[in-house]
Amino acid sequence: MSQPTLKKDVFLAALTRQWQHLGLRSAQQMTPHQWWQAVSGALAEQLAAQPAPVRQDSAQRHVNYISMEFLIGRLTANNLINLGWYDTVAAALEEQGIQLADVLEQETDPALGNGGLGRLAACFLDSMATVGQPATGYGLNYQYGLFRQSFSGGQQQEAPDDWQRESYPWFRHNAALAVDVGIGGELETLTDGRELWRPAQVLRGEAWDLPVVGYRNGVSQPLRLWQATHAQPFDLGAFNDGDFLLAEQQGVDAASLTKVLYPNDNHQAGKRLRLMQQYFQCACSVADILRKHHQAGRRIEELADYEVIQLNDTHPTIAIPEMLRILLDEHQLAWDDAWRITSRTFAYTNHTLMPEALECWDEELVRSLLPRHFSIIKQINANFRQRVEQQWPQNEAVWAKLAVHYDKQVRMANLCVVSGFAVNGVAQLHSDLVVKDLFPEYHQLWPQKFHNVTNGITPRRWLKQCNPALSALIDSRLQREWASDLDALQGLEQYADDASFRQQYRQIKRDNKVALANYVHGVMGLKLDPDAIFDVQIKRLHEYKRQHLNLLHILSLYRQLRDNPNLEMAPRVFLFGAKAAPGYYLAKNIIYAINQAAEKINNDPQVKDRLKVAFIPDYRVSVAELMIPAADLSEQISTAGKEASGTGNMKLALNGALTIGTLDGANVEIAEQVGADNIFIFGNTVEQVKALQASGYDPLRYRQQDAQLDAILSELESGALSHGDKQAFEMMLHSLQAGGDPYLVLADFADYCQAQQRADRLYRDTQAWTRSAILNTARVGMFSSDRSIRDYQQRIWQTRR
Ligand code: T68
Repeated sequence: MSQPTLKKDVFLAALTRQWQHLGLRSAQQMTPHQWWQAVSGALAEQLAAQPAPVRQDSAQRHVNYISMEFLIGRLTANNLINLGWYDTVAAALEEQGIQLADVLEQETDPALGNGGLGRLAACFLDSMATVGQPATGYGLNYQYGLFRQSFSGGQQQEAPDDWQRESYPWFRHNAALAVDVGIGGELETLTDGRELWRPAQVLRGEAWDLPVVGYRNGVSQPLRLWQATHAQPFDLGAFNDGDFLLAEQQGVDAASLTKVLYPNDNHQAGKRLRLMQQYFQCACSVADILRKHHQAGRRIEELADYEVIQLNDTHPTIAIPEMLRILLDEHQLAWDDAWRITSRTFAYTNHTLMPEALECWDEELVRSLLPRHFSIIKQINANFRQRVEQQWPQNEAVWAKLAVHYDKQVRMANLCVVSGFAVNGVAQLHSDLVVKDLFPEYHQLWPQKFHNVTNGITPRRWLKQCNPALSALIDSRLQREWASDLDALQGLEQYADDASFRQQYRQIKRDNKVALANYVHGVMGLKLDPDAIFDVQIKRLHEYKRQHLNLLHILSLYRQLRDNPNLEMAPRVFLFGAKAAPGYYLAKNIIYAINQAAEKINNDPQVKDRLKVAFIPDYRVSVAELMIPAADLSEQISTAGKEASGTGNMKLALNGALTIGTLDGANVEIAEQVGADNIFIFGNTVEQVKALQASGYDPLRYRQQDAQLDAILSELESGALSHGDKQAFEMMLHSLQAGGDPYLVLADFADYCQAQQRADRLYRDTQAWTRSAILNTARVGMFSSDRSIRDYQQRIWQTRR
């Protein structure tokens, strides 16, 4: 398959149609935002007009990747790069006096995800299209994506993200694919024992497709996002009765289903509307998968030979009983046949071990919304109980752990493991813990089900697009297509000791830092020194990710500088980007503490600009694209065993930031790849964390034994950083001390500070630092999501026919 073509005059003609459609008389009448709309609309049209690549009937199964989140980020630039059309379009616009880069800045990020899990789904779609894995992404078309964040007096404020206000040109609505979905209602048991479900309400799912474009290979496959509307424009019966206001009201309720993305990461809220979203998405997606299967003239018994359904965490688990329901009730299959087909089709990816994130649904909620599914789940549970009884006779303790339905709860992870053919974790350490700590008995039952697939990131967005200068430098030395073969970066190792290459590499990093500094100045009015260490922590705000450990270290430097104005250290800029879930008060308190410390430090003349702290508001994919190429130091400091993988760690290392991190998630594999000299590892290991907690960890001991730490905590308590308000950081300080410090912040503090000193020393040796940075870029090729996808293909999706 080859790169699709775009001729300049064809593009310009399509562009003309766009502004004519807007009712304008010339292109020059367009506002900057209309330019983006028009360019994207013209490109979407040209992409749709490309001939579909002829696909040999390969032995590959089609992958259906179901995820509640796809954090795709801006599409126009990405599609231009993958299509190979960037230069043609830039030249065409140049003739009109328009800079393509300015046009691309007009796009509002589609923020249809919270963080790593949603962004991973987006990287995987890009890689499946690129490596030629036939796939469809299935998700929801949220009217409001993740909230917009601002700060007021240092406190996080949330505002709705109406990202499609002026319509999104990359969407194609396919009315023929609409699906009707029943919900609620009653179960009636028929005389033959079968159960008949009479839903109370029917919702309509409309299919809104976004194109996912492979890298210069002519592939475009859909990300299909379901949007809820009422089943009919409105209830015709009620309309005729004159009660049309009520009828409209019902319509509004139905449409509210896909109104908003739940803003929690690594936490289950257990809300009814969330379960409705999950079921709605799964019912639409399963119906679509089966529709295509039947249309291709295939038999239902062959489903698993042609299709695999990959569940991105447990959020779409209800697809499993939905599949069984259709096979049993609509296809009238016997249980064993329906079970065989289903359990060969589904695979599950686990993204967390945190107990509060493992989904459990109240049985009453499940029964009231989905009575037939609840009945099917009970059947799965009863059958599985026999299997457990064989293995562990009369062992209630084991059953209490393994049951799918127990104690009036439905446990989604257990349902996935019991019903699917594969389970995988997202980094080697995490996958080992999935087996050892989360599912040891399941592993004993079915060792062959368990896999590791280490996460990855797409090098197209996370190097080629976000760091064009570094990409050009790499091109100049490798003369190989590294963007779809990231292991090729190994070829850069030989330049790590080349003075001129180092010089160019360093200059690019500095230019990227200047660009970020300009952005920060624009949005925050803060001036940053591009020669300072840019120390970056970007990820959701969560206690286990320990942004407050970073803060304690900042405050330690601040104290040292006040005590000794001649302290030898490289100037540092601490940059944060993070949203806290609106109901997560501790996380919001940590944001507040960092912002208050920032205000104090940034305005303290004693510091003489050697320290700056900037919490950049509204962190999102497009801001990540600016921050990552500008980072020197990458903060990956979660408590060991808590971060399943991390993917920001990979993006930062690829762009030449050195990691300061714990042996957690994929940090372990990054350390193996880059080598101990090119990373700053610190802190308690998983085993040490377990031992500390088992022996009755006492954070206060650490405070008593460390004068520096004690002084910092006292300063936070004193109100000196919060205009005299002694309660300002109460929640954070409580958690760190009387609250038991569940994430061992104090236990890791001293070692963290030492690692920071090592980083400082290395940075002051400019040549040695640059060498390490280059080696990071050269050695992290394995973290391409193309490799992850090939691992999924070989270990999980493997060809069946
Ligand atoms: C992240 N999980 C992991 N969850 O925390 C991270 N959760 O270590 C990993 O790298 C990444 O997944 C990809 O595997 C999340 O991002 C969520 O966002 C989430 C959303 C809803 C409910 C629960």
